[in-house]
Amino acid sequence: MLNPGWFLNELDHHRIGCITGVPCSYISGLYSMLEDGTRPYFPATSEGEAVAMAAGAWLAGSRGLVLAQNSGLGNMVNPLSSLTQPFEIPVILGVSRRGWPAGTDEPQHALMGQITPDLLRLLDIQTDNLAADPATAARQLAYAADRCDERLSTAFVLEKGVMDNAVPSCEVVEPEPLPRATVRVLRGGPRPTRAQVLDSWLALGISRPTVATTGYTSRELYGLDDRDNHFYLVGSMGCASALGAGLAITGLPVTVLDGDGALLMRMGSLATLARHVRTPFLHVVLDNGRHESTGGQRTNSGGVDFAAAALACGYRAAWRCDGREAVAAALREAVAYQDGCVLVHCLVRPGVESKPPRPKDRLPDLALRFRNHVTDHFATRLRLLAGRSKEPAEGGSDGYSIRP
Ligand SMILES: Cc1ncc(C[n+]2csc(CCOP(=O)(O)OP(=O)(O)O)c2C)c(N)n1
Repeated sequence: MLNPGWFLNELDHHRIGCITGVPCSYISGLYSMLEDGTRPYFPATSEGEAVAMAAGAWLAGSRGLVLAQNSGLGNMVNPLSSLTQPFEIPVILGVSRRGWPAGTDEPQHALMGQITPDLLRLLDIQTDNLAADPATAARQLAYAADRCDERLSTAFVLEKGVMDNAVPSCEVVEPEPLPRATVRVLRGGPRPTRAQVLDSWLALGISRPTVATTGYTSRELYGLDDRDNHFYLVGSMGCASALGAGLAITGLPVTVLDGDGALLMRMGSLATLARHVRTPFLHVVLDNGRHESTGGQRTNSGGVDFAAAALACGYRAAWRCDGREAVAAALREAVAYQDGCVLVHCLVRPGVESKPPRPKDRLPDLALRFRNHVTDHFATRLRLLAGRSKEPAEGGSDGYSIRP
């Protein structure tokens, strides 16, 4: 049986800069130790979101570990198949195996218990049981860490009893509630197209890491200006903000260009971001009320107040804008915030004049280009954070500061 404290020390040793996931009772002792706040542990709202966060951490030059129950494996299939695999972004997974051995657990775990290792292998992930003896487990973890350098993901199946759960639970310190801001409503000018909002963002000339959501937003941003600090999330709809969170918890300022359909798909990420992100994080929602990229079908966004939802989840500030000038003004105001998430909800005219281009480069090359850019350009900040205290350090080479 592995001691969770020993396990966490091994993770430190292998420079795991982002531990995330959703709990399972099979590893409750490990989760208890993580709650003490000394490790880079960032609880996720869903397992898929956790995969995207771990991917973001790798893109920022770190390594990410996702701990989850196998019930959550279905939730991870989308980012594992359309983000980490095609972009060759390595993640390490620790997936418990409820429902195994067959017939020993509750019925809702039976099927997933049976197929867990096969499902992981079908997803093209090398999979092994984590050994219960420390010497073998240490070798396995070292191997998984080395595989990250080769851009290969590794999964460990965590069977019942592999980890000691007899750990005293630590006191969970609830964060102080932040004062709630009110939504700033701005109007001015004709309702913009999505491309015009993207133009307004580019016109600010801020070269921070920028993640564009699935579909036409990525394609239009690419068509307008293809830059090293852009990450085009061509798959994994709904995961743009979680990927941005993975970058931000590693110390980077981030902008996420999201869609209304995409944000609705993983709306829980608003709470995750508000809880964990302390760097400047601008979340722009381009709300055309449509799934434009698949033919313009209506989304469920009519009447959804994304700005109020963001504030209710703990964002620092939020704007709702109708009109091109209004969007430009809100973006200017929003980038002045230095300490956490702000959201700009832009009402956007549906329709596209012509089909935007698709990124021409191979996806693994785009991921590496982005990673090289952020690790070079923000090296001071990332160095400050290496070795790891959970809170971002003050200062940086890139012209902004962060609250300690
Ligand atoms: C999980 C998942 N479901 C569905 C799709 C197909 N799909 C790709 S883009 C898109 C529409 C996205 O809508 P929205 O975020 O509102 O952006 P818009 O297309 O309007 O710019 C859909 C449904 C997908 N890629 N992934």
